[in-house]
Amino acid sequence: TNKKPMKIGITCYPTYGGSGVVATELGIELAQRGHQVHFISYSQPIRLTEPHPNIHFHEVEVSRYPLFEYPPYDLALATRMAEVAEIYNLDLLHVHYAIPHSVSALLAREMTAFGPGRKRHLPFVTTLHGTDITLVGLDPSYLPITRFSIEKSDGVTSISNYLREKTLQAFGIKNEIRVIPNFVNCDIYHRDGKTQHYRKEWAPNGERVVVHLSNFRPVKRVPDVIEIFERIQQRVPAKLVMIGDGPDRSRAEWMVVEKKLQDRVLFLGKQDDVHEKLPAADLMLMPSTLESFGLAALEAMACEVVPVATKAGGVPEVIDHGVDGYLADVGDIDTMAMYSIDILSDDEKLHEMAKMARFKAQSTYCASKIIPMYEDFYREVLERA
Ligand code: GMT
Repeated sequence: TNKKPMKIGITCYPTYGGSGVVATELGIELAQRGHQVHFISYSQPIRLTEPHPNIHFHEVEVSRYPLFEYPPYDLALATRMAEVAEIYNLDLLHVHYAIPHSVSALLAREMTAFGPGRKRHLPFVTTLHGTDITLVGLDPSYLPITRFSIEKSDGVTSISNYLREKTLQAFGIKNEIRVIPNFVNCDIYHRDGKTQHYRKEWAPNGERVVVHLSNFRPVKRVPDVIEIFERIQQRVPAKLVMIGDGPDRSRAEWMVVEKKLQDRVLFLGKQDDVHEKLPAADLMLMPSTLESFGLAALEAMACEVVPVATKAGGVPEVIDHGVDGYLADVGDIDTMAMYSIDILSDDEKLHEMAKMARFKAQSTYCASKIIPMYEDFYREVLERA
């Protein structure tokens, strides 16, 4: 097969959230493998911190005329996509999250195909991440256009088998959906002595460290995290480190005050260097109502942090119950507390499971295994187009 480097345009939500993280890390990995990567979005993706000669960022400016009650971002994005594709001679676009990115890509493809003097076809790949299908896509006002843009995509991938099934079921889509799971760079996400000063800072008396990492949306069930932790610290000396921010943060902070746990719980807010902080924890709580994948748990596992999560959506594809983490029903805080107490009070078992978690991340979800799947998929799409 033809292995020449490709020129790829990537669009994602640049803010905090799994889909943006995956898109950014994918771009970085592709750039390191010699491809030219062009991010096209309204701001620089948050995990894009280091400059790289193969990575370019194109900001989408949305004009705000008084007439526009709703500034048309989708159109500005489509225009920028088409421009960047033409100027930099892109081979394809890869959009993360169907709404509205897939629709903009569809417009950009049409524009570049039919513009004056242009015949070149600009295929696009859509990657489904979860809430674009399970929540937003099912909103009656968005469903038809989401389905349309998925069907018109030149290639569709989803980040778990669960999400693939869900999409086929909910949308009745006929196209092939290729499962390319999320990944973690195991060289960056790993436990070494260097980041253990965080542990000393958070747990100066040798307490166990429990971590939660999310965007604090209702789907993450942040109050459950506090409830579970309350039970844990009654049995095991422990600290809880809350990373991230979002709508339910203040509710969680109030719960901590009511339960008089202020000395045991730290709210760090949004953090850039998650890979340096995760390894300083022993256990991660992820009691979400739904996760199509649960990237935070995978990042924790790579850092030898044992996840205690809900058996929701795609999570059982990532965590093997009793082997490299624990799974319980949504809302079953007593069971999640029990598993946590069990593992935190048994040094040997904790160590063994932490190693298994790392092993799973490395053997199944390491970037070096997953990125070639995207490269192969792009080439297939290009050959078909
Ligand atoms: O879960 C969120 O609120 C963020 C959301 C997103 O689209 O950014 O996350 C989804 O995509 C992640 C990356 O592929 C997955 O790891 C999450 O499980 C998925 N969230 C849901 O399905 C609720």
